[in-house]
Formats: sequence, structure tokens, C-alpha cells
Amino acid sequence: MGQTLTEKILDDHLVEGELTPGEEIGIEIDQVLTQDTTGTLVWLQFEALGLDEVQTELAAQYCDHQTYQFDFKNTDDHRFLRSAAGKFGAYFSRPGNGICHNVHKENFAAPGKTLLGSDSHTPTPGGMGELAIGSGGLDVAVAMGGGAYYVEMPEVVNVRLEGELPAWATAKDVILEMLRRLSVKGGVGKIFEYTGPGVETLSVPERTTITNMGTELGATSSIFPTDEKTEDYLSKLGREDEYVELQPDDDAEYADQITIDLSEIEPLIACPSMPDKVVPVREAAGEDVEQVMIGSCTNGGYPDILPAAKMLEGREVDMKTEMIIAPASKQASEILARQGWTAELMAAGVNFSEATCGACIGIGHVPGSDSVSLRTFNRNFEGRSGIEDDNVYLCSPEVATAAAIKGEIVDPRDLADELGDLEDPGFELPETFDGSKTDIIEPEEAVDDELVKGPNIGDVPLKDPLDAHLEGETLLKMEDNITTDHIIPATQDILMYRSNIPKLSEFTLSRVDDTFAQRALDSDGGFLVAGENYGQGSSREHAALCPMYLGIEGVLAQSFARIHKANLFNFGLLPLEIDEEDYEKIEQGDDIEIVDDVAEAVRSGQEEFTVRVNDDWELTGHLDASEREREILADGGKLTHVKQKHDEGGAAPADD
Ligand code: MIC
Ligand code: SF4
Repeated sequence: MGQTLTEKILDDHLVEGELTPGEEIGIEIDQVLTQDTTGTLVWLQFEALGLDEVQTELAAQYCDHQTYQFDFKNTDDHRFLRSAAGKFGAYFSRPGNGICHNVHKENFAAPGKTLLGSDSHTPTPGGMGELAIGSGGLDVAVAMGGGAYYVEMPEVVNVRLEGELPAWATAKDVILEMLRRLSVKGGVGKIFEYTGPGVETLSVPERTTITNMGTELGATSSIFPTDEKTEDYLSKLGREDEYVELQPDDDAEYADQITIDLSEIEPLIACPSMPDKVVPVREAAGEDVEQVMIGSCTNGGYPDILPAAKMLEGREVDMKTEMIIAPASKQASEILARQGWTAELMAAGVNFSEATCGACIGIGHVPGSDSVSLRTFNRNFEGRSGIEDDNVYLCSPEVATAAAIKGEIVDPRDLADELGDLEDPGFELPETFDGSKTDIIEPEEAVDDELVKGPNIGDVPLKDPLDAHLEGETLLKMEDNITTDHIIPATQDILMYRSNIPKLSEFTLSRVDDTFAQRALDSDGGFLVAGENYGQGSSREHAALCPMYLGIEGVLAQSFARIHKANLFNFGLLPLEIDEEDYEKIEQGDDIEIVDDVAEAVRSGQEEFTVRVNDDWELTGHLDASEREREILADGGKLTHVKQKHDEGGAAPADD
């Protein structure tokens, strides 16, 4: 039987297990990436593991989320990250050089390699044939130390692309169509492998828009085969020698198949406040728009901004709308500036930001109260833009620019009819991506050789091994699709404490209930209860670490998002799956007791746990965990587990 492209790459990197969906596999990681808001913990954990040098082919540290450095704590984090990259042997991308996924794609991503990153949108370079996966920071630290990365072998789903995109339809609309069909839970446990005749009609940056936002489907990753378009893209980056042809076998078998006829795609928009609330733009038309933003790791590259520039040539942004462009990398800014497009856009009324994530997580350009913001980003979770009750829509650069011209949501095809002289700008790559490399410090050029820690950079707290007896109050009951932005928001006031867990913990779940953190501290242990897809969104391990710090013992949820569940194991929190009926019945404030000897049961492979509620009724919690995850959980988390193994003289520190 032939292999899928995913299976081929996994086979090449397999160090443990078999490629059977649902089984845990261990894979060798070639490249790692980390960024400024997850990276501090990565390196603190790398240090705590006693590791002294990066072991992967390549490691890259980016400074991209909080580049405005509103507070010295952000600046100290960046200084620490530069020192860690220097000391341990990673590339360092300076603040303002661009978003990790974009800078990585431009400089390092390569077909056939594996990439692990402490950011959920790490799958972006899947668009150029790299198998890239997002994870918590501790998994990145271990992989960077030479340890394998363990993940449940996903089902490989074939997304067959046919036809060609019509005028005004874009790659963003393709992934919005996937979200419309499958929802934000539709990709859990899956890798989407794109094939079919439609693939060759899309350039690499279009493909990476699709693979980037595959994360919003909950997918483990997304990948495209490589072809002339990949080779052309790499050669425009001056990296043609890294091209490798990669295709699935003709007789590859997929778990499922989805067909998308590109010629039927039309401009789409995700309505507030979930990326899967997708409708045709025409259904949302007429809504006044106060803010338009082009940027983010999804649609912030040069070829994403160019259409806006062409559409605005000789036109102006509507008087009641503000339009901001935040390029995804300095390379995009530099090329646009050299070609004169920056000046054109400025003359049309556009403001430019430095290359940063910024507004995507509510840092800068927070929308006004009771207003509509149209963004080319990938997430519009409620409150993420920096204001509760926000109205953020997600769309393509073309739809965003059409709204900026008209001052309201409009399908660009209708705007073109109305204006008479507005043409579809198409999707065009430059002759070469000839940005300068000044902002990347290579390991050999390292500025520092010792770690530089400011006063806000603390240690990573550890948890005791799992107790035999677990009981406590249901401290919070939550609904479906709780995001990591609910658990630990990433807005400026909170983000600056990412390296200071005691302080950061004060904000835990504040977006759901601002009394939670104090109540958790006051009670002696406790549990969280949630509906489906708990912990979707970001890879931030703080969403497990902070509840752990507050004394939370476990989470009872109908289902978990992949990265968050791994983070719960990594920090020693028990994730139990419960059924809908029990979820409905259990109330906040109920007392919970796990009847079994928990530590023993976890270690012995027990799957069903009896949970006694209010000493009155019982429910069954299901623990879906590999033997390795059970050991980690019982030892009180991965850091303790790995160190313990090392102290026992067993495996190498990174090799759990
Ligand atoms: C996000 O888009 O939510 C983030 C901010 O990039 C996160 C990482 C983080 O929380 O630092 C992600 O996607 O993993
Ligand atoms: Fe940055 Fe937003 Fe992309 Fe996350 S989703 S990496 S915050 S641009």
C-alpha cells in the first residue's frame, strides 16, 4: 500500500511506535522555533533540565508578539531570549523583524523536515512541504535538547483541490470554507493533506495561508506536496538548493477525503466571535466598519499587502474608517518601501505598524467600543482584540480593503461593479524576496554567552507527584470551546508576566470569572469542569501551569484541544473526559472526590475513574493517555519526570 506525504515524512523521522492513527508515536525533530511570549519558559525549562546546547539541526528564537515593549518586563524578556539563544546556540530574530512563522518560512523552513514550535500556528510552513507541529514550550525544550516529540498519530485526511479560484476569491476563502464545513473542532486528531489539480494553481504564500489557519480547525498539522511553485518560491528566497520534490504515492490511502472545487469559492467572512462562523461576504454586507487591519501570520506577507496597495491606488480610505497595515515581517515592509508601495498606501490614508503580532492579541489598535473591525487575522475569539464584546470579522486582504474603501462590509465583486474601474488585483510574488538579514543573529555571531535575567524572570514552579487521594470543589464550570485566551489572556496588562508565574496566575480564567484565582488559592485544591474542546487556540503552556500553581488538580471536560491536553499532562493535571449528561448534571460548587487510588490507577493504565459528586452520585471519567503520559502525570509533570529519570542515571536528560 502506498503512503501519504505525511506518512513518508513521519516514517523518515520515526523513533518510536507505529503509524497507526490514535497510537502514540515518537518523532525526531529537525528544527524548532519559539517566540517571545512562550520562549522565556522554553529556555528556563531547558536550563532547569540541565541542558547546555541545542541539539536539533536548527533552533530559532523570534521576538514578535510584544515588540512595542510597553514595559521594561517585555524588554527584559527580549534581552533574556537573546542571551539564551546566544548561550545555547539558537538563531535570534530581533524584536520587530517579524512574526515567527513568516520569518521562519522565509529563512529556514524546508521541505521534508520536521519542525516543532511553541506556537499553535507552527504548521504554517506545511505550505512548502515541511511537517510542522505546534506544542507547549516544555515539549520544545525537550526536543531542542535532542529528545523525541511524542504525539498521537493523527488520521491523514485528503483535501482534494479541483479547479481554479475565480476573480476576487483567495486562499483565505479556501480555509474559511474548510472552517464553514468542519468547525473549530473538525480537525482534532487530523492532519489535512492537500492534493489534486488545484494545488498547482496556488503559490506557496497562498498555500501557507491555508496551512496556517488549519490550526483553527484544531488540526495537528496541514501539508501540501512540493512542486515547481515550491521550487520557484525557494529560489526567490535564494534557497533553491533546499528544494526536494515530495508527493504522496498514487495509491496512498487516506482516512477520509474532502473535495473543494476552487472555482466555486466566493469571498467569505468569519463573523464575531469564532473563526468558524463563516458566511458569504454578501450576507454580512452593509455593516459600518470603523477599523480595517491587514497583517498577522495568516495574511501579512508582501503578496498579501500588495493587493491592498493596488486596490487603493488613486483611491482613499473612507473618512469614518481607519486602516492599519502590520506587515508580518520586516522583509515585507522593506520590499514594499523599496518599490514605492508604502508611500502610495500612506497617501491613501493607511497607517503602518512595525512587523509584529500586536493587535492580533489586543496589543495596540484595540477597536473602539461597539464598533466593527475587519481583520485578515486567523482568530476572533471574544475579547481577544483587547475589548470585551468586540465585533471582529476575519477575511481576506481584498475584502478588508474593499471595506476600507466603502466604509462598510461589501463583497469586492459588488464594489467593483459599483466603482466600474476596480480590478481584481490578483496574487503576485516579487521577482525576489530580497530583504536584508540584519535582524537575524546567527549562533556564531552571538552577542551574549551568559543568561541575562531581569527582576521579573522567575523560576518554573514544580508540582508534587500525584496523590493517591484527590478531592476538591468544582471551582468553575465552563461551556464549550473555552479558549486559552479565556484561561490566560494575552493582552498587554497580562502578557508582561509570562515569565513570572505567581503574578500571571492572578489572571487565570479572569475572562470567565474574575473571582476564580482568589477562590482557587483560598481552597485546598479543586477541579475545573468544561464542555467540548476545552483549551482550544494557543499553545501557551501557562494555561496549564497557572491553574496548577493555583492548586487545581484536574479538569473534567467533554473533550480537550490537543496541545492543551498535552500541556495538562506536562504540568501534572489530570484531564478526565466526561459525557454530556454528567456535564449537564454537575454544578459549580459541587464537591468532587476521585474514588480510586489515583496515583496507582494512573500508573497502572486504568482508563475509567469513578468520580463521586457531593457524596451523593457518581460519574465515570475517562483517562485517554499513553503509558508515557501516565508516567509524566504521576510524577507531577514532565520537568520532574525527566529530571528524575536523569538522576536515576537512566536516559539522557532530554530523552524521556
Ligand atoms: C496566539 O495566536 O494565540 C499566540 C499568542 O500566538 C499563541 C502563543 C502564545 O500564547 O504566546 C499561540 O497561538 O500559540
Ligand atoms: Fe501572532 Fe496572531 Fe499569528 Fe498568534 S495568530 S502568531 S498572535 S499573528
